[in-house]
Amino acid sequence: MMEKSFVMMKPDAVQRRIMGKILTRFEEKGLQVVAAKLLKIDEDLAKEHYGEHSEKPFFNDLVSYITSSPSFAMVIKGDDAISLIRKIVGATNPKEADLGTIRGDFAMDMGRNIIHASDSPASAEREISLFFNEDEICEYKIADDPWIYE
Ligand code: YYY
Ligand code: MG
Repeated sequence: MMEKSFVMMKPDAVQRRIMGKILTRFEEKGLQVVAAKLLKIDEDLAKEHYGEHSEKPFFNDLVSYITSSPSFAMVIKGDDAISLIRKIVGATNPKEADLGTIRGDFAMDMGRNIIHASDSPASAEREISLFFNEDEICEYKIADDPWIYE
């Protein structure tokens, strides 16, 4: 099923200048970027985005990390994109993430795991609308589609 996921390179990915490498992984797989922007997340947005973790011991550190410097937010579209992107991203703890995944290849610590991706259709919908207006999402036909999809 065609799905859209919310994917965000966190401040460490931007600061470490590996945005291009990360984006390439999604593009080379055959996924399509339909929205993107660099933004400095404020405290309110961070707390809303990570609301489900508000009672966790790592919550304050998570909020200060995510608000510390700009992030690169995207909407990425494709067949089964939500679970597929989670696989490409890898486990939450980069030390446990398989090599070949983004977190497995580029990160070391849970609190510096460089990328976020929606974990379900419900969170994708919630997170996309939290970060993007309807008119910021570009629906467009991509030329290589017949070479990616049968
Ligand atoms: O969806 P994902 O990012 O893989 O993990 P979540 O369980 O939703 O946690 C969100 C975020 O919180 C995670 O990317 C790192 C941070 N975190 C942490 O610092 N320490 C933990 N024990 C669990 C999560
Ligand atoms: Mg999560």
